[in-house]
Amino acid sequence: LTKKIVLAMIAGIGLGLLFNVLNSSQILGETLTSFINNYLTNGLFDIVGRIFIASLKLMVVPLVLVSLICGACALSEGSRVGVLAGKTLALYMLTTAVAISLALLLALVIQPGAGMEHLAGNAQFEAKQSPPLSDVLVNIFPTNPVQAMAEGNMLQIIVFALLLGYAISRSGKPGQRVAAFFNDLNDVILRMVGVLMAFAPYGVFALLANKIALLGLDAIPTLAKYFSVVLLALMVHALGVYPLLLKLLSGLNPVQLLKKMRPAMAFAFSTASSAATIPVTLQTVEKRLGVDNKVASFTVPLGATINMDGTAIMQGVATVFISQLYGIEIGLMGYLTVILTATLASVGTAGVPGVGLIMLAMVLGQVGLPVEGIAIVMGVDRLLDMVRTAVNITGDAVVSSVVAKSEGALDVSTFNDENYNSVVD
Ligand code: DAS
Repeated sequence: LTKKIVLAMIAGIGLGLLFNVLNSSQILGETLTSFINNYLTNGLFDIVGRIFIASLKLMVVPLVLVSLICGACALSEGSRVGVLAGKTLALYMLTTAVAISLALLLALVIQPGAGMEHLAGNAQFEAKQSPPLSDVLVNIFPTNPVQAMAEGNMLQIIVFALLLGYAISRSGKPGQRVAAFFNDLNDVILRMVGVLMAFAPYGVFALLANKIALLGLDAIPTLAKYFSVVLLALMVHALGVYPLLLKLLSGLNPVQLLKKMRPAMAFAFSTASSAATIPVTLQTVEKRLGVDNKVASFTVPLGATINMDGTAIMQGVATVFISQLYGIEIGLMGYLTVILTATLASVGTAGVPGVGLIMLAMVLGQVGLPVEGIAIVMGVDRLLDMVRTAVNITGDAVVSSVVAKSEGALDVSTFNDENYNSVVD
């Protein structure tokens, strides 16, 4: 399946670029160009792409709920949950803080905004307000689990599943019967994920052909420096910081992790949604990296919701870029505030759609930079969103592996096994 998906990715990007060029150059003439736009890009590919995303999102809530209930049951005593949550949260915050610091450093050295002051012009942007932190904390506790599932409120689903799993593990015989039911149900749901995965290559191809064909490529030359600094920071973080962290904290081989994570990265890149990619990230982390379900079922959904290192990197570079465009120096204290705000904001705006730009507005507002600057970087944000989402889920896999290893819940032979288990049976 991995080979088919990588092929589908390359074909989708290639065709998308071709359509993009044909569209902007009108080589094929009005009729053929509009046919391609209406019946392919915005027609067939758009429909297949949206069905693909829907099929992934369909599985997220049942999969996260059931696998986390099984995971919470399996955690021998309640205290393990506390330790597990503590380690996971600490590492997610650490990697985000490192990510944004790296981004700020690179942007300050490369100065992507220098000489671009003309862009500051009459940029307009109305930022959506993010919920106050107090609301976010209260909102983590569900008042109605069915409503939490209906809304796909991941943090509330996680809290409910942990509580239910803990209660099951403390309920003797009845609990054992209920645990057995959920374990069986988990197998069935994984089978459902497998069935839907057969559709994935077509979905990835259509999604990418549609997205790349509609990308505003003309915005890239103007923002080439900004665009490349973000990409550089994302690469340094994914290929430098993560391998270092994995090696130092768990002694595991980073190359193995990066190679085995390719299908999940492909899904994250195509969908630009960590949440939609959870079914693939969860399968990959458990079956290929050998992380036990009792850890992965907690760390992966939590990470998809609050751990967004790639997004923090965009925020770091965008902050420096915008401060240079408007000629506003925010100083060392300003940069420290940016690091703190972005690290906390990634938890505070858990799973909110378009979370990258909402968090950026929060960070800019915190250091007195004009939020209008977001209108300038938005032109290249869609493509950057795809890349940074792939980095986001890679960070989830790294932290899941480190935490599992520290809890003795990672099968090292599976992790090092060269012939990869399929992502799904
Ligand atoms: N697309 C978001 C995600 O799903 C990341 C972002 O918006 O920056 O991780």
